[in-house]
Amino acid sequence: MTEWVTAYIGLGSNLGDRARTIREALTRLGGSGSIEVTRVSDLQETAPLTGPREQGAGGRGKTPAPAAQPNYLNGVAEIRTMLAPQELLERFKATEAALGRGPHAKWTARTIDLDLLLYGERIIRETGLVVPHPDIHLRSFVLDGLCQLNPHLVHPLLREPASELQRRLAGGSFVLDPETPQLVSVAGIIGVGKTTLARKLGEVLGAPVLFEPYDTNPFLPEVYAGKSELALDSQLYFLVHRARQIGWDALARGRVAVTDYVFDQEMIYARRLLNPTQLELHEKIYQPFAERVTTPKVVVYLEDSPASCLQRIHRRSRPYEQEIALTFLEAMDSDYRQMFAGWKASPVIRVPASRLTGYADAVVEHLVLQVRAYTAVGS
Ligand code: PH2
Ligand code: MG
Ligand code: MG
Repeated sequence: MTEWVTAYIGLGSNLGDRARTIREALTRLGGSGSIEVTRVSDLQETAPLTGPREQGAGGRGKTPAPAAQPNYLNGVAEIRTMLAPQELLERFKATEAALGRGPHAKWTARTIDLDLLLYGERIIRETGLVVPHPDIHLRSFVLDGLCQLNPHLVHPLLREPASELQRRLAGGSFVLDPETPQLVSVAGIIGVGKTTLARKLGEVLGAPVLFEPYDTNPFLPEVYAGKSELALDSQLYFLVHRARQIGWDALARGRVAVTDYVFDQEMIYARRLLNPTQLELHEKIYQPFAERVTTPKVVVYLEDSPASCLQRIHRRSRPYEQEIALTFLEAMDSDYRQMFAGWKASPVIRVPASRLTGYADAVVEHLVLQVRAYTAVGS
């Protein structure tokens, strides 16, 4: 006797009467006796996500180029089925064909697309059938639907609830592109432990780690010691150094590299450290540098209370950091929160620093599993 299994289908259409075709597809699937459509999410209008090569070679890769395809209507359906995954897939293909979908090709417009997202907790990797669907965690238009139906649903490979995967994307959708550098960036305020985590990630991922040049910046000790007239020089040093480290032409395509900073944090430091005249100049200089640097494929945002970070700063005793005040860290913390609240350039994995205490193998392994999923080097 075959068991009834709960499965989830990704629904998409961008040709013809989209809503009608999606409804018709579900009616056909449900009319067969071996599939029961139990719930359907709202359908949302989404801009077509296009293949990596169509997104332009821009280093930041933030906004896909306008595509020559109409918008999609996307949603998710929950079903119960007696069919085996392969049989279910055949049923999807037959339904797609019956509803006028042309020959299968990735990234092309279609009257209907039925994707098997999840089949119970099964993990399947056969040619033509990969479950969980390999893009679930990269697409808000899939996660929104899943979360509406069941936010606690756990991704069987990533072992994270759909709600957490959804939060990481901030409404965006991403396409893995093996032809570009696979930059992984660790972010967070001073003293949170970025360098240690970056080193660990580099080690486990077998990737080079590009460290923040805090100890080679000749102006920084003086700035920390109160010489604010050197603050712009110090910022310039960081801009130049970083553009060299993660400039679009500096990183190997298709390879992972790890940084213990995000370029965009320079804006935060500039606002906190420069006087108005310096800041005005900095804002003009910043942009051309920002355009040259690589956008991370994923950010690991390490979070901890400013007080705990201050303790860490005192413990590790980098000499000129010792004068840093709690109020400064609190201001930084607020700036970082604000920056990541609206961060749409890449998925953001938030990690409480307390979780990394002692760097337990299982914790590191889980985090590396997450990080890998957002890079094109595979899991
Ligand atoms: N599906 C694709 C490619 N691009 N873009 C949106 N917005 N929605 C989709 O369902 C979609 C896409 C391949 O199946
Ligand atoms: Mg699809
Ligand atoms: Mg499909």
